[in-house]
Amino acid sequence: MSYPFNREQEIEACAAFLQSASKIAVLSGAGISTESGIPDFRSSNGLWQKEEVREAITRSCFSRQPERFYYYFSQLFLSWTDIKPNQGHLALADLENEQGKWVGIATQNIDGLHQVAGSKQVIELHGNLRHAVCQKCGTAKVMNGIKEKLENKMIPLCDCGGILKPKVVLFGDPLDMQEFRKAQIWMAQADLIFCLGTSLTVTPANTLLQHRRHDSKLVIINLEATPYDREADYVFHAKVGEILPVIVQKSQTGD
Ligand code: CNA
Repeated sequence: MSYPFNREQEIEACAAFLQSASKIAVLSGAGISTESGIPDFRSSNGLWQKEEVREAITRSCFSRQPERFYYYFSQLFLSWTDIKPNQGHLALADLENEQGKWVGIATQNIDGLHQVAGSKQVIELHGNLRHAVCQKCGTAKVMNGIKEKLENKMIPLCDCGGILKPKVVLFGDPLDMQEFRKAQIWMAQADLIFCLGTSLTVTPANTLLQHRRHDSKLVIINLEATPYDREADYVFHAKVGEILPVIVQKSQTGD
């Protein structure tokens, strides 16, 4: 096997992987959505840089001090209401819908942008911002329906009086194990895996890579180095939106 050295050759090699792949699994993270204007955990201007925010958006804070939780959570939620998918999300949706590829996306994101772009097989490992669930009676409500309460700095309540909790996996919450197992199976079945815009430092999401087949191909696109770079066939320390659409397009046209 020969190893190309320049980026164009690497992109062509990934396009060839893509062309011959029958099952493609994707693990995406906050970095795929920064080009839609949502800061990741590591951005210097991100809300997460503030320690009080990291402490407040947790299960224990929600349980003990819901007003403090919602003070910070509302800032996050209300700043994400007019976001749109970018070229990275759209390239994945094209693979599935235009090229007819089997694509399974396990995302750590809670922004729902893969589905807005048109991807159909999406596992939201950390939940989503579309719904909130009553902690007393279990009724699910659409988050947009409680937007006004959040704008008015009120704690959203269910009709039964219970507090509504956004359907996101907070620090201290367990993952949906059924969904997680499904993501493990996708990783084990895939012959090509893309890790897109994730630092691959958050467990257990990053352990999904341990389930991949030894003969599968691994391509990482992330601005900074990840602990899995050495295991990858190709690594691009670049923006997802700059690299992925080119790989997808080349895999289709061959030029
Ligand atoms: P992370 O740990 O913040 O890592 C993101 C990675 O993306 C970093 O290594 C960046 O260098 C990289 N990056 C940033 N922009 C780009 C880009 N345009 N192209 C390529 N790489 C880029 O985020 P992870 O997803 O790895 O960690 C998981 C956390 C982050 C999950 O719990 C998420 O719920 C949480 N999160 C999600 C969102 C969202 O839903 N959009 C936003 C912020 C945080």
